[in-house]
Amino acid sequence: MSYIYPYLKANFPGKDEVLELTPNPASGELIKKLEKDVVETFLDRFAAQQPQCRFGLQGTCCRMCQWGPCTITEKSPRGVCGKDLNLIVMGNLLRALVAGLSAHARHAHEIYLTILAVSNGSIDMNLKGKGRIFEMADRLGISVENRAINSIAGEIAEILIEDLGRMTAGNLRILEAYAGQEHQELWEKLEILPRSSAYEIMEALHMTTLGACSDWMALVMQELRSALAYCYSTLFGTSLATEILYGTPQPRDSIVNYGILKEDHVNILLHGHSPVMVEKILEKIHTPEIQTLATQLGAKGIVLGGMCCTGDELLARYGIPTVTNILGQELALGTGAVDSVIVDMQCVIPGMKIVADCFGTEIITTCKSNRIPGAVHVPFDPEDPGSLDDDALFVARKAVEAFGRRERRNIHIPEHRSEARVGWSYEAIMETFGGAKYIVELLKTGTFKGICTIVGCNTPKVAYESNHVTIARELIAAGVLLTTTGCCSHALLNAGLCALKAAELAPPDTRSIFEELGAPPTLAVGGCVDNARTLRLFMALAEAAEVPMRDMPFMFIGPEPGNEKTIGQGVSFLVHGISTTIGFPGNIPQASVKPNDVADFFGKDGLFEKVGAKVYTEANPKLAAQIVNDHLNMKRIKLQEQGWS
Ligand code: MSK
Repeated sequence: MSYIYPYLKANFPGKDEVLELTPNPASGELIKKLEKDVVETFLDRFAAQQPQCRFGLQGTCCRMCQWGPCTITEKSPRGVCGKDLNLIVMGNLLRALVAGLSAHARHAHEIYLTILAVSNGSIDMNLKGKGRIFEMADRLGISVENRAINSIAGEIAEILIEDLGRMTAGNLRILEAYAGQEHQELWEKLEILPRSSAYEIMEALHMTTLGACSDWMALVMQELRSALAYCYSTLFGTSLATEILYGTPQPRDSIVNYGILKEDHVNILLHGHSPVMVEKILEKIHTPEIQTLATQLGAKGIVLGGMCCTGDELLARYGIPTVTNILGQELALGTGAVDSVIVDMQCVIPGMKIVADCFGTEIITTCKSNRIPGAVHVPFDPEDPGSLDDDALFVARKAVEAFGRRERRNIHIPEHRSEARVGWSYEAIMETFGGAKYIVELLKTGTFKGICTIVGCNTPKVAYESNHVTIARELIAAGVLLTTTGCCSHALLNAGLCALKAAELAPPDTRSIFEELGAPPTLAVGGCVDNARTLRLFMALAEAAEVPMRDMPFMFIGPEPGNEKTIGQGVSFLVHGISTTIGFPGNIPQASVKPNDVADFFGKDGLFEKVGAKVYTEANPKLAAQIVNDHLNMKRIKLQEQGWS
């Protein structure tokens, strides 16, 4: 059964359709199990919400003052204050982007403060990313002569913190250090160079309050400006700074999917986005004290499994197996085999605790802004990290002790497991693929038809993970190299598309390159913030090809947009000239609604004229893959006309 939304040109799937289309058989098994156990999941709540609000779905409802809510209809084309459709839609999009920016900024803040704490000695740890420290120091113009490594790292962190919060005139130092000259000049001309994350969030919220800005195009420009703050202050900054703390991932093999859980082991899931506290907890879990505790309780060992972006980070860095993504978190607990979930920040849905309570799973929260009633709360504060060791040991103990209380009558662990070669940092890709010049050669010869990044969340508006996996399979079959992060990466990992064996799906010449180099066709590069790694790859390839990025056969694909954070990901690539295909219309009226300047601006020539990229929207995954292939072919034909062969 589908829920039909003709005005969106899309149908939303009911539970039976999800069961039919979801590509991971383990998900299907668990959806059925939870239904049999009469445990509510996102699918039941999604059904209960049908039909969803037409105005909310199209972004045509304004709730920014107490005069409303106002909705746009033929009868009432303006809100009470006089706002028209363009102002309302664009204001909603801008607020969503900066809400996502604030989430990434909070994550960034924790990472940067942790480096400061290591630098000033209040956290005792060795910084593992020495190469990254020297690279960043060089790009940021920091002197390294006769200085201790911790002191250099501290100065880098101070600059990153300043970039997060600068309130007086000045540009983002991290942007100046990592963005290409061509782009910096363009953004200066467009007057979209950001001041800092906090400043752009303030400005965006200010511009969208009652009576502040009546020019929707000014809101568009603030969207682009905020996306640059998002991209550099919180993606590049966080990804690079996390490498300062814990090192740069290298390729390694792992096993993923629900089948990594073991009934006779303590099963602990690690969930969220910021790896700081969890790194310490991992240290403790590996101590003899905690391992002995597990055996004393009758467990044969401890299994660790990752979820969402914390899972992605730990998979990339250590090969710790991942289980699932945001919409799988309830399903994972539905196995009845999970003793505890340690969560840090973001994408931890309230529904998870409902399932946890049904199966006796302990939830432990470690971020003071992510509270869950009934959970054990042990917050990490990088400005007061004195108890970090004790707290981490306490959490490790609690997580293991839950094994002793687990309700064991109703366990079902789907057997499905998939191989994966992971750890694709920017450096690892360059090394494995023989450097930028060689990758450009592979693009020129057509061995790779293009490179796309396929990323982002899940949404219940799409049959769970089916868009991710269908689009990825189609593109691999067309000879496209993929990178992936976030919840999409879990879908592709579990579908086996990050395994070396997946090269078999590629055309013969592309397949033999993957086999020769020991790389899968889908490179899992990390969590959401590590989209910076793909962007860095795109920059390096465009530079090696001596072709503007906007002309390269690249694309950003977000097949199942969900979180507000996902908007900034797409716009980050757009401002760099990388067009975007999204798998579901995100709170913006279809272009067929007239007049609809915002949809036309992003989907036709307006944005393209400014930055060389546009947004395509297609809910059907096969058609979306066709759009991507056509886009890449069009870029290739143009390059060939200019002498590429
Ligand atoms: S976890 S932001 S649902 S990718 Fe990063 Fe997944 Fe999206 Fe959260």
